[in-house]
Amino acid sequence: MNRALFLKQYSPTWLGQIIECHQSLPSTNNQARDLLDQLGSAAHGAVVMAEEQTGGRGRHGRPWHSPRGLGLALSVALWNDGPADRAVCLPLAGSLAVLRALHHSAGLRGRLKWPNDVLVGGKKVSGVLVESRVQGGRPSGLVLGIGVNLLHREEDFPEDLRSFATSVRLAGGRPVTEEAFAASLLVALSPLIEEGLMNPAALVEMASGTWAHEPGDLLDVSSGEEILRGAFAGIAPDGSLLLKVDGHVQAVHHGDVTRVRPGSPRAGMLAKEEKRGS
Ligand code: BT5
Repeated sequence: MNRALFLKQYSPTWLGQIIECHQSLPSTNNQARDLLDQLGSAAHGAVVMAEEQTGGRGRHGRPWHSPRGLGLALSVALWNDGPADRAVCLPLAGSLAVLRALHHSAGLRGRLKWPNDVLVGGKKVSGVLVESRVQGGRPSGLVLGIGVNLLHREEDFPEDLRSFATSVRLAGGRPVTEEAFAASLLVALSPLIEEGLMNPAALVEMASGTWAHEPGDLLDVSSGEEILRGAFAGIAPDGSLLLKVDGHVQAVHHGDVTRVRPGSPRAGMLAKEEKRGS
């Protein structure tokens, strides 16, 4: 990541008052959290990027694969001394910003997979991880981490990811540098965070029509040991997944969609539509 090149394409606002570009870090989320530890509220809007992460992680400690020079690993530090539930909008702000940046900088149309994945052609191109920082028992900061695969060829992914991971290059997007993608991402992210912190439901509204799931699709949602099966019935204003199980709609707040069976003929069309981009 060339800092000067990046700054030619991005004019910092509140987002990016501090910008750190590292060659290698264990995790950009750790570095953003350290900035909150050191600087407190002055770290609000700090952006940390790395060419490589040696211990990149997803939710529940799962690994995030970030080899050098192939993708974007970016974290934003946010000061938050308000209610902890302000964090609920952030994963969606992150994934919506990725959708916009994919479209703007690479000409790709992505879809959101609940809760926080971005898919292109039905495969995962990006993941979002939001972590809260708690000090003295009180929430005092949030870190929004975003990983995006840009230049990976199939052989660049570990074997176990190849069947469901993709990159901008593999999906046939316009070639895009890390710097250009990061700039496009931050331009999209800034208003989404501002809007989302005030009115999370507005982001859910903006995201409607971008979900990979169609009403009626049959989903398996795993949460710990439990698997819940039901038909996709939408996303609630608080961002939770609505699932129709035995005739009743339930809100699911945490979990992973592990299996999707199309409930409508249109669902089969989505993968083709995404691949074409727009
Ligand atoms: C995520 O978790 O998808 C969140 C990923 C967030 C990564 C960013 S990079 C910047 C910041 N710093 C960090 O340390 N993290 C954040 P989750 O939904 O739990 O998905 C994790 C799963 O995605 C793994 O178990 C793999 O199956 C898969 N995976 C790992 N690396 C991948 C990659 N590069 N592309 C696609 N899938 C991947």
